[in-house]
Amino acid sequence: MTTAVEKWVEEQAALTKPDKIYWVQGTEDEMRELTKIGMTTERTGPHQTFRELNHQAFTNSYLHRSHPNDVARTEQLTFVCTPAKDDAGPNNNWMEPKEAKTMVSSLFDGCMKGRTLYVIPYMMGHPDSPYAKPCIQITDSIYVVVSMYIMTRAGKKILDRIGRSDKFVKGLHSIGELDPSKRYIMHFPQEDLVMSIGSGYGGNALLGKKCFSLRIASYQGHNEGWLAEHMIIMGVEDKKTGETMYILGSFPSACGKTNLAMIDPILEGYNVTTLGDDIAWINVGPDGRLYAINPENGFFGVAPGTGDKTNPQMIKTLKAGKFYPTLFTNTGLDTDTNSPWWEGLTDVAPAHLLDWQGNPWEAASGKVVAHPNSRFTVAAHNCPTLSNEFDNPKGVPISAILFGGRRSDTVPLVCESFDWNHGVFKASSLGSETTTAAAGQVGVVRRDPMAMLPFCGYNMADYFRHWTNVGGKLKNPPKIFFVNWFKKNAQGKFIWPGFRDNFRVIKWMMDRVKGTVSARQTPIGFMPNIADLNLKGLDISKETLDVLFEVKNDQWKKEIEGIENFYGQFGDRMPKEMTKYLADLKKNFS
Ligand code: OXD
Ligand code: MN
Repeated sequence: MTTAVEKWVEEQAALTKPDKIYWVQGTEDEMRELTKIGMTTERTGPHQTFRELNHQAFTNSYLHRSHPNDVARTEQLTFVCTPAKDDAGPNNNWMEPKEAKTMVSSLFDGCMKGRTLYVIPYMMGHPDSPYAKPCIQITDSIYVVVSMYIMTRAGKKILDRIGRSDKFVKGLHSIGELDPSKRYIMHFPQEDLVMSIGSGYGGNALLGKKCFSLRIASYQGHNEGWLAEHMIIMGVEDKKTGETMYILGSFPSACGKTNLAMIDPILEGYNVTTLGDDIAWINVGPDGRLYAINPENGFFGVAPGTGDKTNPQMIKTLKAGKFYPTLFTNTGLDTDTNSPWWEGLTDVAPAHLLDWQGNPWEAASGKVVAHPNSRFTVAAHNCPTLSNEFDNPKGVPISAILFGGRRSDTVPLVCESFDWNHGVFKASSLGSETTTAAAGQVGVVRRDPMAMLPFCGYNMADYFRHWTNVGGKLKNPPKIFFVNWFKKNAQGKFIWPGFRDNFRVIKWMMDRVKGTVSARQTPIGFMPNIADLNLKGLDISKETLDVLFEVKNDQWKKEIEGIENFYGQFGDRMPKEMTKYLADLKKNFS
């Protein structure tokens, strides 16, 4: 008898009409074979799928160049399709599910003629975890197959585990014609279904990532009492006591999450271990504490700016090639060494480079070598700082959550919320300057609550209420902190050194969690007494510190206006606690 998986695959094949159907087994030999096919055959578009790189420099690595119009997530073409528009909320593009399906089905009709349909059974979360979820992705892109193999736990064993069950998340993907006018990333949260066509870019095409592990999973979490969040998970071990404190960190795309997850602490006596660099699934454990797992199995990170100074652990990770292949997408190529190159990998650019589109690069052109959103895809197990708890099915207990954004002004270096709900309010009103991870204007402040604006699969007003509900179930809620590494002076220069020095702020947060230091109460939350920050060895003036911690009336009045406008879209659906916090804040700055 046909299983539910086979039936679904048959239906998608009838629609997309591939020449062949291939079921991914998930073995290393198979991936070698697929990468080889990717090196010799041309895909739709101007380039081959893979170019083999120098394995002495970057073991088992390959370069992929995408279509030049397909380099970032396309939020304007991303939809949440719930029967009622209000359930998707003003934070999502919406289409009625039947209409959406009819529309994309016409694009999927026959789109795999002449191609192979790959079926990828995969699991988000460790297969032994009670929090993990089985999924099936269909795709016609070898690049996507190999990427999914790196980023998730994929293969035949997951198919065996699903067995005859119909409980699996379905993802139908085709690169289609790579035509932006025929590109749609459609989510059907009620059906655990994603249909994505017209893009091969990670955030649009690796359906286990943003599409499932954030958009669909946040919706599941709302129904089932857990949280799917855009967060890193890190452990900080105190070498003296041997104790590890686990911390979650939420930042919008391309704000340094991956660097923070692998930070080499500037202060002696601490060791940082990495559990996740992008997504955390967070459940209330039997002891009333929050426990987090990383549903992914790899890192899909921004290459430019990653170097021995900013993130030496990631450079080691990228060179390791011990587990799975490593992919570089839209970086430059050093033709003398056949190695990938991007701005920030080394201080001086190599003599002979091709840019991200494969054209010879001239320094005088003023053009970039690597696309600003060029990426690496690498297995987490290659990371030297990977935590021993990475595969722990129960996850790790969380003591602190930090939220950040990219703000030139207004927001101080660090601030702690008064309590859980105040933290939810502050996180719900966070603003950040936009980056190149999404197509569109860069550097404008947009409200990006919990860094989830592009990823929350339902109405964000309900999402804020869900956060307060989860808080209500906790016996020992984590402390919540807000950081801004990106403050600038009047000359437009960053005034906080960032990177390894960010650990000074983390150390203060840990002291607050342990209750060993007090703090100043201000209208926006608790702020550090400067004497409690360990600034040993840092050359920083009193004036700079004053600017880092200033809370300016005129700036906050503007900030409050921005929050009011954002909240306004949600009308009466906004939880009353949130609007009350906003009214109180306004009073304080009037
Ligand atoms: C990512 C993103 O790729 O946030 O992680 O865009
Ligand atoms: Mn992300």
